[in-house]
Amino acid sequence: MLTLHDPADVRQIAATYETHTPADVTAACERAAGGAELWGRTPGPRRAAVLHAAAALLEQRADAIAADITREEGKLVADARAETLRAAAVLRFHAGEAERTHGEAGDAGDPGTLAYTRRRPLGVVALVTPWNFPIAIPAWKLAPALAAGNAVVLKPSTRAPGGALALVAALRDAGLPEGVVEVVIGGADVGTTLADDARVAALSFTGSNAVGDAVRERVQARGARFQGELGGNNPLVVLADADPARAAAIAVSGAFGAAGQKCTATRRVIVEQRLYEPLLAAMVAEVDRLKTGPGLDAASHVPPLVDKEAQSEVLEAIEQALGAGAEAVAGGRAPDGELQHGAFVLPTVLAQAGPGMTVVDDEVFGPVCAVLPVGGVDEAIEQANATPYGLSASIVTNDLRGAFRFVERIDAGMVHVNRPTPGADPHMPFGGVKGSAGSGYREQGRAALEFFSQSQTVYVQHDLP
Ligand code: UN1
Repeated sequence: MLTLHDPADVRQIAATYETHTPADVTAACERAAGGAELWGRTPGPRRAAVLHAAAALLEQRADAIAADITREEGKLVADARAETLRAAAVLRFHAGEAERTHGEAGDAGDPGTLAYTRRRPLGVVALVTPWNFPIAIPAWKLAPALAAGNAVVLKPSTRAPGGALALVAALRDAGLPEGVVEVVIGGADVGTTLADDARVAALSFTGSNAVGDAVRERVQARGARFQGELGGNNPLVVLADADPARAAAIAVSGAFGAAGQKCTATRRVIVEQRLYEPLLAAMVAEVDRLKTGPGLDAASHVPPLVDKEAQSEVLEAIEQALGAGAEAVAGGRAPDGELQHGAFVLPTVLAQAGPGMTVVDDEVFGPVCAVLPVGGVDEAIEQANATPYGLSASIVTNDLRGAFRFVERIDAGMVHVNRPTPGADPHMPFGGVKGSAGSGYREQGRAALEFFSQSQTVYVQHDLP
């Protein structure tokens, strides 16, 4: 039995769940193998109808699902609602893809012969999803997996499985046949049993580099496909021509939205020296307006972290930076008073930050933003690229030459100009480079189908020469 506490007040129990054993995982894979036979033969347009119907159910149920997500994971209820609608939009996009099962067709080299391509499902695929987007990330893996005709065994994070269960309930209520989606809840033994099951042809993972690397090794060792969306340490570069107030608003929303618990959150602000002081002042003014509080309180801007363990890790990283010479110009600690019972950390801006600090070199998953001065655009790009990661990156400037120099040279799978580092449209590809990429496969957009299907080329001799 899994018992989850409300991150806004850990004295309260938010939810309890039955957990699964390795034997349950094996049984789930067995049922999914049966589901894959049936769903793989179901025509794309019929698969699409189920995805559309599930999207409509999520839209109807958005308020209730959002409240449950907030109680369990902590995020602002408005964000939880937007995330639920985003999951619906993702289902609709991939429903469209299932309606367009187009390939290529043309003359083969031999006379009287037609050649065409089609995409075939892989069979059973496994999805391992994190807690920070508890419904959107399961949706953006499930939707293309199902659109392509696979059966799925989904393992949501034990820190917040509720969103994934709500998504699967909507799919089942929309008419998804038995065995096409199985959910398993559990820890490492459940994960390794799933990764090792010979029926699992592919595994898509979003989460930390440490776990992702271990899962990739197991899955690839037996020749199955692996897709990974791993960590990030996303830079926002601010050039000297930028308006400090506008740049600060972009930085603060990117760094502290969802309390910084997005793999795409802004972790480092790299600013041209001339704008360093004005930008810091503008960021502090912007942070002053943010209210830290429970996600269910409509007045809150910065919700708690997912649990007390996450809070301790983030506070430890802040202490390490302060010990190494950083200065907290905003936040730097947990709040006092009633909020002490929750997993809160005040939005923290660290000046005088530099290499050797965990917040600069690695991924610290919380509301902490390091600000680093640089001499110019080339030094900014060098600093921005100086981590093992390469997920998202952004630049704030109206200088076209500087902006394009950045786009050309930044090691990032997603680049924003005059926008915060987070955010991803369902119809565009999502993924990183370097240590952020678990594989070359992209998620979202049309690209998502490549991971979940394989191309078959068919030659038909229909006439004798
Ligand atoms: C976003 O930027 O809105 O785990 C999505 C994560 C990412 C999703 C970010 N895979 O935070």
